[in-house]
Amino acid sequence: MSAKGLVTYRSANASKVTTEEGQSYPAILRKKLKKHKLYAGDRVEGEIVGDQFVIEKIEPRKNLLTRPPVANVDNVLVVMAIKDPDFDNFLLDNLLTVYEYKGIESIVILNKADLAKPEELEKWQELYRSIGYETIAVSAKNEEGIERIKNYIQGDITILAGPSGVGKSTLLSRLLGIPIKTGEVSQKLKRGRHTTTAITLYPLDHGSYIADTPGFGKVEATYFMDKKDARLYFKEFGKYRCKYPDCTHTNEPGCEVKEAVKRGEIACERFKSYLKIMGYYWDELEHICS
Ligand SMILES: Nc1nc2c(ncn2[C@@H]2O[C@H](COP(=O)(O)OP(=O)(O)OP(=O)(O)O)[C@@H](O)[C@H]2O)c(=O)[nH]1
Ligand SMILES: [Mg+2]
Ligand SMILES: [Zn+2]
Repeated sequence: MSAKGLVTYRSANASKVTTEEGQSYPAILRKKLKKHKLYAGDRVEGEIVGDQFVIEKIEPRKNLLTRPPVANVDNVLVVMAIKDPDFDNFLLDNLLTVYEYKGIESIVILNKADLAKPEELEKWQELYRSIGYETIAVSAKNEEGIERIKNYIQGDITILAGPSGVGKSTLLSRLLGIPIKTGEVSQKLKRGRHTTTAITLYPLDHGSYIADTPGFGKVEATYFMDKKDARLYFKEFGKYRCKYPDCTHTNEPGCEVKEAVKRGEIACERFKSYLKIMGYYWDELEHICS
């Protein structure tokens, strides 16, 4: 019987496909596809043979993330704790730049609201909202704000991303309404020198799926793109026209972005992150932030 499905589990040596009818099967690749790579999030066609899904075709991917390895991602919930670990806006700005570059919608989740001073939470929430990111303050621990997240998830595949310890797995279990032991979801399989991650897409509602991912120490936008292109992925810079179209917003005359920072239209914290990505010394431009 021929069928269509989605790869909802992928590890180094096993995978699972869930069909449009919601049935899950262990999956294998038809011999002719053996050289092809298969990712969680891949849409596939094949045959159900016995209790196995034999994949005969992998649909072209609209995008592919490498860390975590997931294809066809529609949204990323970029999770940051406001405290414990301390909020790190440079890391957040790097992540947002990378997803912007990949053309994937980011939703900023400020977790551990229960530990934060309300002023601090407000400040960051306002800042990222003003750029145009949906920004939601939640407490996974106290189950506050969780339902609101669901309203902003659009499309079929969402992933949770963010540094270690910010509460991604706790949040996932709240979103799914099932108890998942912390540390159990993002299971790492060590194979010699290589560390491979098993990815599971969990069904949310109405055919949408969400994946937890293990946290990381740091992510730098410059691993993914040329630093001279970073300016294209700071959304709020887009509406300013500098004297030079290729202005790097550092030492050029007639820079409208710097003027906007001076006027307080672009947040100093964001501009500082940008300069750091550019490898530019902040001290030289510090005076433009009051
Ligand atoms: N106070 C407080 N603690 C929380 C909240 N959410 C999660 N935690 C705690 O933070 C710790 C880390 O949570 P995890 O869900 O494991 O974090 P993670 O982002 O999945 O971490 P990695 O899997 O290492 O990337 C746990 O001890 C949680 O109980 C919250 O909203 N408030
Ligand atoms: Mg986790
Ligand atoms: Zn400029």
